[in-house]
This record gives sequence, structure tokens and C-alpha cells, in this order.
Amino acid sequence: MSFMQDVIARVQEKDADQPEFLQAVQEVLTSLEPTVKKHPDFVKARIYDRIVIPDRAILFRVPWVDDRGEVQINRGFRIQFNNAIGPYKGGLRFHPSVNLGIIKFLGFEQIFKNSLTTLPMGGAKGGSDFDPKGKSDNEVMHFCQAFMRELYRHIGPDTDVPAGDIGVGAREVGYLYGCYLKIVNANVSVLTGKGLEFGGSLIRPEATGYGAVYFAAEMLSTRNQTVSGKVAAISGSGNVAQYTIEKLIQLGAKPITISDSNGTVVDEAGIDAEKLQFILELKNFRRGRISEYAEKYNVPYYPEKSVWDVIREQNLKVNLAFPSAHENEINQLNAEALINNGCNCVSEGANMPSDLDAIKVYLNNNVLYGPAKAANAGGVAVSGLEMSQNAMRLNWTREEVDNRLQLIMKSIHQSALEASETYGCKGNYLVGANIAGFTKVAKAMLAYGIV
Ligand code: NDP
Ligand code: 2IT
Repeated sequence: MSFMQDVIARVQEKDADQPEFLQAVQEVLTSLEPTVKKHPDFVKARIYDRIVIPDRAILFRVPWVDDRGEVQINRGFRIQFNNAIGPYKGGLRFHPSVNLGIIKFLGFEQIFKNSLTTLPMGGAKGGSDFDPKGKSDNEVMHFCQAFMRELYRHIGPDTDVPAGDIGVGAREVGYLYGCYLKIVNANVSVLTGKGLEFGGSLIRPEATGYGAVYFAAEMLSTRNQTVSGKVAAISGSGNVAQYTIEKLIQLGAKPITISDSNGTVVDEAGIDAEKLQFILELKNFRRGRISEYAEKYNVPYYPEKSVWDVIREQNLKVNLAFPSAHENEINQLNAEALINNGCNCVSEGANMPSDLDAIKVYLNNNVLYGPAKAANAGGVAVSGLEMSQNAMRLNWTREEVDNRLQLIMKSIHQSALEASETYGCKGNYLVGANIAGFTKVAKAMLAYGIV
């Protein structure tokens, strides 16, 4: 067994019950293999074995009372994975599927993503198995307050700065932040994704989706291609999907799919700015189902099917793919079908949306593959810019933040490309992003000695 396979085997033995975490560890460590020869100092200090264990995992109970007066209990998590290069930073996910392994996979990925942004941020993630779907605003508020009543003691502007993720948007961040202020009696920047009235940054809601499109544009430019005129498939219809669609429209592409956990809509005429407004209103305010789009615009709806199943089964022609819903949405079969239907560029808005076999298919077929930790880093990057603005007690304009976001996405693309070349697999953004993100954190850990 190689050195790295040994490290992976040790994690597999200890964390056997955490499949998503094991998948992320396997994906990252396998691609770090070329660093072993170049950095005997990393091996000697056992950086690889150390980086796969979180600094700490905080697990807590979240009791709250629903609208009927019944006591409800959820599980709360915050995994502070690594703070070698900055305060712990990463989102909170509220979804019934949340468990320790999922939060560990997300926190682990966040270490390398945050490092790639060029900003000083460590890696963390948190959340709960609470399901905001079908809950009243009042119930969501009570849950958020109960969650924060424990979380507040573990976070702080220089310690750990949470934000949103699946199920945690502007409404939840407002309730969480309001509760934090009440408890600590200090108006400090302890969450990002805040409302504009209380310290939020312009462009933060748009940042992940815009960034994923900027990253795709960078990849395409290496082949003298542009986003303009391309047909794009997008999954999900939440924050990331919405602003991916907006930027694609602005750049002259034709987005044709959206989905939610109930099914997929295909609109071959293209989702335009007016239809996008309908989606924003439907998903962010009425909190309805995406099937309503199909009814309103009289287009096909495929219940219980993912976007990627529909592309495979209907032979839908697409050039670009932006998986923007959840982990492991694309398997080998769906990846093969994407390529057979004309797709040569995958930019991951979601975290780990392609499984390990799907990634192999992309890499073997010369697809421009932007892995999540590079392609969706725009969200946390603008979170970092929100922290900077808060620290200066200043606000930048939309243009200023968007310019910085574009520069950061360019820089991530460049450092991933350069690392892929230095380590002998030019154009493999997965290896490049992992190595570039890892090396900075590993060097910091090395400098600190054995702590
Ligand atoms: P939202 O909660 O705003 O939207 C999530 C979307 O994905 C919804 O359409 C939801 O459908 C769908 N979805 C979620 N889980 C499932 C599931 N198990 N099966 C089918 N559909 C599902 O979340 P975001 O848009 O913020 O996040 C989407 C992805 O992007 C996640 O992987 C997240 O980790 C990642 N990400 C988010 C960032 C951010 O800044 N928000 C930054 C970087 C990455 P439904 O409404 O039916 O639940
Ligand atoms: O996965 C992610 O990068 C996020 N959910 C955003 C995290 C953040 O701190 O803005």
C-alpha cells in the first residue's frame, strides 16, 4: 500500500460509520499523493494524519416548543476542523439528513476551499437535523434561538464565524444573529450572510452562484470558449441555483433546468429574467414547490427525477452543468450521459455533488471539471469580504465586491491550474485545487510545531 493509502485506511477504520466524510477524505488525500515526495517535512510531522481529525466536534441538543405547544428535540453540530490560517469559517445546514459524517465532510472540504480564496479563514461547518420545510416563521425562530443558546459560547469574530448553507438563508441568519446579540450584548461580526441593514455585504446572496459561473468562464477560456450561447443545466432552485441562473442569463447563456427535492423542470425555451423572478418569489418567500413553475409556464415536469436522470433518460442536449443542490447527485451513469449529450464543462455549485466514479468519467473524457472547493468558493470568499467590511466598519459598493469576487475566482482558477502543472497533471483542477489549498494550511501547521 502507498503511504497515502495507509493514511486513508486508518481513517476508514476509525470513521467507518461516516461514508460522506470517508469519500471526501479519499478524494482529497488521493490527489495529494504527489505532495508526499516533494514534502518529506509534511510526512515527518504527520500532517496528513493530523489534518483529517477535527480540532474539535461540538454536539448538542436543541430543545424547542412548536406551535402546538409540543416539545421538539433536534441535534446540533459544529465541527471546528482547522484554524491554522484563520478563524473557523463555514456554513450551517438545517436538513433532516444532517449527521456527524455529513458535517465532517463539509467541514473538511471547507479547510481547502477557504485556503484557496486567498483570505485568512480556517475550516468549519455546523447545522442540525431540523427541517425548516413546513414550519411556520415562529417555529423557525424558536428553533434558531434554541440552537444559538448553545452555539453562542463556541463562536466569535476571531474564533468561529458561521453562515448559511442548505436550509439556512437570510431569515435563519437574522434569527440566529438577533439571538446572539441578545445573549452577548455586543454587536460583533459573528455571522456572515447578514441582512444589509445589520452588517451584511452586497453580493453575498449572489456570490456562490456568480462565482460558479465565473469559474466556468475561466475554465472555458483555456479552450478559447465562452459561456455565451451555451445551453446550461442547473440542479436545485435554492440560493446557489438562483444566482447561477442569473449570471448565466447576464452572460448570454441559456439555462434550461431547475429542480427541488420533489422533481425536475425542463424549460427548453430558456429561463429568462422574468421567469427567474418567479422562481425567487416562489422559493424564497412563498416557499413553494418547483412544480408550480412547470404549471405556470406550461413546460415538462418530471416528478421524483433529478436533473441528471432527466438528461440521461430524455437525451437532453446541454453544454454546461452546474450541479447546485446536494452531495452525490451525479453518479457514473449520469456523468456518462452528460458527456454523450454534449457537456464539456461541469462547475460544481453544490458541495461534492459528483461521486468518485462520476469524477473519473469527467477526467477520462477531458471535461473541464471545476471541483466544488474551487468552483463554489465565491460564497465563502464574499463572506470573508463581509468580515473585512465589518472589521473596518465600512461598506463596499456592489461593483467593488463583485470586482473582488471576480479577482478571487480568477486567482483560484490560476492557482489550481498552476499546481496541476507543477505536480504533473496539467488541467486537472481537482488535483490542482486540492494541492494548492492543502499546501498553505500544511505549511502553517508545520510552522506551529506539534500542537
Ligand atoms: P438552499 O437550501 O437554498 O437550496 C437547496 C436546493 O437543493 C433546494 O432546491 C433543495 O430542494 C435542493 N435539495 C437539497 N437537498 C436535497 C436533496 N437531498 N435531494 C434533492 N434536492 C435537494 O441551499 P443552497 O443553495 O445554499 O445550497 C445548495 C448547495 O450549495 C449545497 O450543497 C451547499 O452546501 C452548497 N453551497 C452553498 C453555499 C452558499 O453560500 N449558500 C456556498 C457553497 C456551497 P428543496 O427545496 O425541495 O429542499
Ligand atoms: O459551503 C460553503 O462554502 C458555504 N455554505 C458558505 C460558507 C460561508 O461561511 O459563507
